[in-house]
Amino acid sequence: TAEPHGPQARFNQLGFHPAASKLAMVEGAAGGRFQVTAEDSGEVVLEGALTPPRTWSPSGRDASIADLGALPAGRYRLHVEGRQIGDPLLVTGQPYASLADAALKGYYFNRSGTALDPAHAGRYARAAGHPDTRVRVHPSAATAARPAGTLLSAPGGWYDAGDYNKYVVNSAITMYTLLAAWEDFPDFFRGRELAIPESGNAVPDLLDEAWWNLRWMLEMQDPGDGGVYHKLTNLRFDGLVMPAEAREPRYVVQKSTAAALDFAAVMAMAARVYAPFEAQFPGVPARMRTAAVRAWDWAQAHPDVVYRQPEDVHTGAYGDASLDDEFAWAAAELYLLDGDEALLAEFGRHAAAPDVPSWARVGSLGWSSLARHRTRLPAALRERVSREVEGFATRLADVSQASPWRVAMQDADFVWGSSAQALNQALMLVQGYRLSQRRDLLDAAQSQLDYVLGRNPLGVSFVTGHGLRTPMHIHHRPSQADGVDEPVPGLLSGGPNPRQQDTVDCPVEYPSKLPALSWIDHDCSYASNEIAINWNAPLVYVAAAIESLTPA
Ligand code: 9MR
Repeated sequence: TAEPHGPQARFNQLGFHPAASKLAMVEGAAGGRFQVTAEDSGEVVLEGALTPPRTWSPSGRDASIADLGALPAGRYRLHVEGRQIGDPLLVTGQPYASLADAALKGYYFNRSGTALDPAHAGRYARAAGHPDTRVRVHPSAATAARPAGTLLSAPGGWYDAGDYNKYVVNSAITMYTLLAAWEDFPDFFRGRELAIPESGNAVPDLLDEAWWNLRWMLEMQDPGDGGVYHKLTNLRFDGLVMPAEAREPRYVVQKSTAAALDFAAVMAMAARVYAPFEAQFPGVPARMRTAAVRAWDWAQAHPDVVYRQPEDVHTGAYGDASLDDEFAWAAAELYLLDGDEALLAEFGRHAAAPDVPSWARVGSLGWSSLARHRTRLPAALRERVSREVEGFATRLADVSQASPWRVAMQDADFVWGSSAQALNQALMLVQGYRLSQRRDLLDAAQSQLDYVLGRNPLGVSFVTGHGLRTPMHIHHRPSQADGVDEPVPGLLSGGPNPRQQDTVDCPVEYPSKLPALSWIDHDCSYASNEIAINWNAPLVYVAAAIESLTPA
């Protein structure tokens, strides 16, 4: 297909470590050679051959690869067919450290039930909303001890996404990913200062921020029976207003097995992670441990309570009918808490092979926690966990290697939240790298991050405020209603999604139905341009991973 504007170059807009693998993609070139010049002197510093053009199915277009791996620190320009194309290219130390900070700070900006003050939020300061101290028990959640209409208090936590509701299932994978980032890269996070209210205390900012949501999650457990409410929500989504202007009644809705198991997994993991911080969080690890066990017990007694959206509730469902992966994840985390081998048998009974994690598919969270703590496993299982996790990472790397864009993303990966799909693939590649130290797995993870930060056919870095062309009109109520032109920074746009489930509400036409092109930078496009806590988490993880693991 003819390119109207001649060759285009796409690469990571935040740049590369000197020692990293560095790939640029060129669309619309007939192969041939490329040159790289130093930006200041204009001298050619690198020359090479473009790979022969090949069609990438998700974009339906041809692309060639320019391998820029040899470039040392500096600023460069790329030339193809005698013309300078694309943005300036940056090779520098720590290209993703401030990205990791901003992605984590994004959670502070989404805090529910608190004012954001100018000292920490700058021009995004706002008044408090959604106190959630008088939340009603919805009829779907009624028990004898807590009949419908009972008032309870479950303040704090993070807004899920562009909407103002709070969902246990989606919080769970988010907590896993952030706490895994801490467990895997403590040296990176120990030194980071995010300018959140807790900065400067004796706790790393990551764990302070995570506690904001964990504290809320603890209140989502019914103290009477140990069951966990699926969500805390309005009946309908709030209007496009700031939190303080949103005053619809709030409800806890139906207990579900998925919520109980996800909660059990998160609290077991958090009990482990916060144990060394007992002095700063007195009694908290023990409380988390008890909460985890009680939720697990509830799920044993109620193994198949699938969430069914009540007729009068119209907010996100996060409904999931297949629960083996939730059982497997919870069993893995509880084993790591207790060392009870019966839980390993439960893991074995429920676990399928690793796959790309998502809110509905959490089995790999169990696999990767076991891999991280494999010295605590019996030898045979230790060997199997390593083999499965490295094997899955290898399969992703093989797909990436065979892809014209050198990414593991294929047509079917362009789901609602495809940017996070790319990053969760990277997260699994990093798990494989941690087990094997195989450089090809780290390079493939880098390549996934490159995709999100601009090496994609849209030429967009999908993180607000981080890159040369970034989303300006995300579906995010505070960003839409605050009167500030720039959206809240550090938030990951969901990304291309060819199913376009928002066309009924969004009058703007998508430019294409092709998987990798089906994205609009418009605030009505919740199916392609919303943000969400579960999507930002692998951005935090992968940015920290590449910073930490790339050789100096
Ligand atoms: O991320 C969720 C996606 O996998 C689902 O297909 C979609 C429709 O159910 O919902 C997405 O999650 C949204 C949630 O339901 C409500 N808050 C915003 C979330 C991101 O769009």
